Amino acid sequence: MTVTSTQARSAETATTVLDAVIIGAGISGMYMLHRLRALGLKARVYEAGTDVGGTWYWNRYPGARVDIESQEYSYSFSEELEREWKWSERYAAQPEILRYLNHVAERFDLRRDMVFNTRIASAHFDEASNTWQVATDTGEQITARFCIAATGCLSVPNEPRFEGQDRFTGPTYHTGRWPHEGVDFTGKRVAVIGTGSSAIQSIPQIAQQASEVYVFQRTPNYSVPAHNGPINPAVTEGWLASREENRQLQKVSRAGFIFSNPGGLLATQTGDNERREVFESRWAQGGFSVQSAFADIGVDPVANAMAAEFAADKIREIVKDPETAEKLVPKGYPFGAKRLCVDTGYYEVFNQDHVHLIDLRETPLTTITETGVETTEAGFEVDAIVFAIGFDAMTGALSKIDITGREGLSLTQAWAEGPKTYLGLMITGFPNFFTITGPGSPSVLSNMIVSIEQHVDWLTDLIGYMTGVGIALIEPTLESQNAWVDHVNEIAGHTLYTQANSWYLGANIPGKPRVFMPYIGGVGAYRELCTAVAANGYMGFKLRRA
Ligand code: N01
Repeated sequence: MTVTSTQARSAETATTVLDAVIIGAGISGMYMLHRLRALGLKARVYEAGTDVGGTWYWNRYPGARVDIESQEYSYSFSEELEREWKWSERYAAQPEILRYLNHVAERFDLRRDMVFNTRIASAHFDEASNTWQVATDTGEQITARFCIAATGCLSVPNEPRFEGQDRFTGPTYHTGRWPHEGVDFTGKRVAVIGTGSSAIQSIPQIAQQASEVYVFQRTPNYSVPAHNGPINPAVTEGWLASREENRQLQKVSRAGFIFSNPGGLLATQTGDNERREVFESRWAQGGFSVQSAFADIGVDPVANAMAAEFAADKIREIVKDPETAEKLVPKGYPFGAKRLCVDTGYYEVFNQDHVHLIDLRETPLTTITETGVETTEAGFEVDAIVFAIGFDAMTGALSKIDITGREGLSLTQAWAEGPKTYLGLMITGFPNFFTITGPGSPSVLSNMIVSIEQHVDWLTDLIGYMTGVGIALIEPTLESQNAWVDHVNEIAGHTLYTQANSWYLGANIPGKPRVFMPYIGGVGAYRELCTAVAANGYMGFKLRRA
């Protein structure tokens, strides 16, 4: 079947015919649509939510905000867009980011090719027609030459699996699926289960309203202060004045934002006083800059222990009650090996009398009852429970769709031992199926928006090339995929990241294979690799003419 660039919806089959189906209307789906339209392709986005925004649509919990500075966490593809949008805070909060994404959707008239309230249920590659046969949960059938998963890395909430949870008679919330109308906790007793980024951002906000807050912590996380505040207009002007240069710096940087490049110093070769000064100045600067204070923090256990000790001292300094402080100090895994959190008043909140920390390592959670949460030691009566227990990261969204490639190979089978991709972009056996910021790419170890733009631009070039020279199909060879998977694992193995039970490794989901999913080689190096692959005739891929 030849797919034309004009939309045809055949009355006989009621099949929607597209060039490309894009799954998800988050930051990646929005930009992908924009680029494919410019190529003259008929593309359409399908989205389960009622509107655009992806992660910023779903994660509306109190305190949700980006932890990369706002200007850096914005699209770069349109200079006009960048100049006309003014961020109000150093780290924008969720409502402002969602307003921005709505603005982008309107400005580029994206919604006219978006279908909301609709999930993609299945996507099967049809070898006879070289097309993807896609079905929605509303019964729509779509045939498309390209299928693009813009499904996000942290979009499927980790399901609560607590004994007795259904008995609880009060309301429960998951930070990743927060009610749109908000929640008023005024005067309520609230349990928060989990102490990852979502909890660390929301607990100080919840504590402003609640009468009692019980924080159930299984593993303490390292958190650094955001030092958030209104953006100084001079900072915005400075950013815009050097816009080209700044955007270029992001592209070649380690993690897609300017401060992510480690300084030249090694912690282990720096004197005690100077090392302390460097850490202090990074702490004062705020955000992720602490993690990149020294080049050896992520790879050398001795250097890492120095960063860990500095962070622990800070916790002991901030939290007045020594026992609580000690419980909050992470132990047993390297600094930064679980994703570093960036907070506003997290440790300070434990100095308030109505905020209580329950250490589940000492007293495990046994059950949820009609009226609260019980541990091996005590019962806590609460009016509401907040599950801040994270996501089925990186593979969760794809595993929820029935995807089959050539010869009926299902993605579940192909990824039974963990995700395998070439460059995080494609999977052997799944021609013309693309994963934006998929496993095996820098994705969650980077400023997502920079990595998204890089993938979308690369894919747009590829699709433009295929269309231009009459290539029907592309997929990676098994050898190139295997080599990439080995490379991803090998360099992760040189770091301390694999030494923590993190969601990077799938450790938070029972039964998930333990594989380090993102590519840790750095945004700049990865971009160079992808560019070289394209420049060398899409090296490592098989391309087939129609
Ligand atoms: O989820 P998490 P998150 N019993 O997986 C605990 C991004 N993000 O939503 O560590 C008790 O980090 C679990 O404990 P443990 C960011 O990339 C960004 O907070 O498994 N506890 C952990 O404490 C982030 O990393 C921002 O022992 C249980 C917590 O729940 C990612 O999203 C803001 C449990 C889950 O922490 C995920 O963050 C928010 C159980 N059965 C999120 N199961 C920004 O700032 C789980 N836990 C941009």
